[in-house]
Amino acid sequence: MAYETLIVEKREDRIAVVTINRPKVLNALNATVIDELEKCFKELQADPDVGVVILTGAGEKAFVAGADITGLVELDPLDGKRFAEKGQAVFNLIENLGKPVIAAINGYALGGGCELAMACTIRIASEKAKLGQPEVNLGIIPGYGGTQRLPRLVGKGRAMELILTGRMVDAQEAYQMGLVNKVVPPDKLLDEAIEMAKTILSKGPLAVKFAMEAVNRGLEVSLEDGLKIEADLFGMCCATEDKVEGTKAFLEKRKPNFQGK
Ligand code: CO8
Repeated sequence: MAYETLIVEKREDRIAVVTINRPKVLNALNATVIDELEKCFKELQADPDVGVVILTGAGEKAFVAGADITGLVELDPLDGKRFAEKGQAVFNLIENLGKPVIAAINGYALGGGCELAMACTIRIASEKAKLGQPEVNLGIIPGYGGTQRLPRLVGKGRAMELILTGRMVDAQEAYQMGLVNKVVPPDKLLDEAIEMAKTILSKGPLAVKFAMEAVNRGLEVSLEDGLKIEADLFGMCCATEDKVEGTKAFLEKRKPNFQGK
């Protein structure tokens, strides 16, 4: 499918690269981008030839510099709530895609851009990246999940500081606080993301899917209930051919040939 604001490249190695393509406004998220992200990620979710998605921004400067501020000026309370809920639903789709989504953060990831990166499974940042939740500068709060995902990633105290001051952090500080997984030179960013995607693709596909589900669902419940979720999903792994193949291959001292079954 062709998109107005996205470039989607499906590679032969089961990696899809999605680029948000509005570089003149630093890839700001308007209603079209949000709609197209929903369509695109639903399509990638259903595509058996895609195992990992990499999400990045067009141009040298930005991953995504936030929601498009021109669209926020006239927003009334009902539309504000509706727009926030729509974006949250799309970001939830990305978080729970059933396939890993790696954010390759090539520059500014601010407001909705930081929120989008946090909905991804793993974040790799260029040394030039800057992240933050500057919404208070505009008299608003994060509306695409920032007040919820940021404290889950970096802890309540740090999240409060970033959200209340609007302070941007550079890639290194983001790494130190656990907001990004890795920092790499700008010209290595996509290669790093592809390398990580290939590593994950070499593992048991159903194990990868169940592991993400256990972590995501487990974080929302008590330890006791989280452990039950883990045990259920562990049991489901034991029903797969991949588990038979993975354990046999280890004992036979060969590489496993996983089929995702
Ligand atoms: N929206 C619209 N346009 C933008 C945005 C944005 N978020 N960010 C940058 N642009 C535009 C600029 O207006 C400028 O356009 P023009 O060339 O026509 O003047 C162009 O992109 C380039 O930007 P700058 O000239 O400002 O570039 P600088 O290098 O000087 O500065 C910054 C880069 C620091 C990133 C700066 O552009 C900036 O501060 N941008 C805004 C960042 C921001 O506040 N983001 C948060 C937005 S609010 C949000 O994300 C809420 C999410 C939840 C919403 C829920 C309901 C809808």
